[in-house]
Amino acid sequence: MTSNCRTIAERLTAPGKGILAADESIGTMSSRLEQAGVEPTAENRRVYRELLATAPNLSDSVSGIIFCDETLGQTFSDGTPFPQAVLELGILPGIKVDTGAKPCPGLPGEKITEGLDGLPARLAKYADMGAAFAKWRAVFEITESTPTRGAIRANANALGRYAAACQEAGLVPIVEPEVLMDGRHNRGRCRDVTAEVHAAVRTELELLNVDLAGIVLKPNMVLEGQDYPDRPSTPEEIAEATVSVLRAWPEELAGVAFLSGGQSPERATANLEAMQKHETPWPLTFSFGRALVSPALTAWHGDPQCYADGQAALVSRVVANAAVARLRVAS
Ligand code: 5MM
Repeated sequence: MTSNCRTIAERLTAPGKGILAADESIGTMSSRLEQAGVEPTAENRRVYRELLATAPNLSDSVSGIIFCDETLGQTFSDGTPFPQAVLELGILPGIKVDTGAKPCPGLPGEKITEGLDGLPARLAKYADMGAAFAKWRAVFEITESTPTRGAIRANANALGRYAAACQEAGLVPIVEPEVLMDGRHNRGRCRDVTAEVHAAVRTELELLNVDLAGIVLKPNMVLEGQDYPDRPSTPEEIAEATVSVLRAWPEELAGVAFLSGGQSPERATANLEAMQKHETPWPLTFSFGRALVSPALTAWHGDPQCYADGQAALVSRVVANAAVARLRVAS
């Protein structure tokens, strides 16, 4: 199982390729469709995901697509189930297996990501359906008093248990500890919190015997909060701060694929480009959601006549990010 995970993790972070996060839960996807003027039906969610997956030459820049449970069980318009259809396009299908970040008992205002109950059985089912990898996201909000040690430890433990279960099922776990951009904090505070969260996650992965060569880390970039009142960080400052935090990860880690976290598509790409100037033992690439799909959703907005425009908007973002991911300097 573990050697299979290593091979898949290497494919996911292959030079010049990244991951498309199209795993919005039904609620999130529905509200994004509504904002774009599209009726939030299961069929429209399916059409939109098929539009993304069949964008021309997507597999040149995208190694894997993360779906949610609903999409994994749907079919392309020709009747082929999503996992098989995507595999035939040369892209690995992945599945979001957490069931969301919920209020954490004992820690008012903080969240714990749920989904561990029954997870091995669900992973076996997803593997049977054709999924090659999985994703679990923990969220941490920076305020004057959060994240607390309790929330960090609880979420890190859940990420470790999820990752161990994935590897036992032969699925590569994408491990996503996200320090949110919400707030007025500066870059230094984001760096300190991100470093503390990563340290806790590393501890749990180690205690649960997770093979780091068979996981992909999906972290936030280290930058100021979106309501920070001063000058925004430059790409070089963000890259320096982010890579300095990542250096605590061992060389055997298969790769790092960043989330975009609400940054504009252009800013996320510029920051990823600046990262590549740093020598690292692991590839640095993208696993963006909004920074890839927002322009596509806007361009399509449910109009069948704009289907190709939506695909072109996605391709433009994935090509730009794949081009910068290819600039990597390996150490
Ligand atoms: C695509 O959105 C993912 C699922 O979100 P919900 O479960 O809240 O609907 C999300 O986990 C996403 O994969 C990551 O946040 C990365 O996306 P961004 O937009 O931050 O790159």
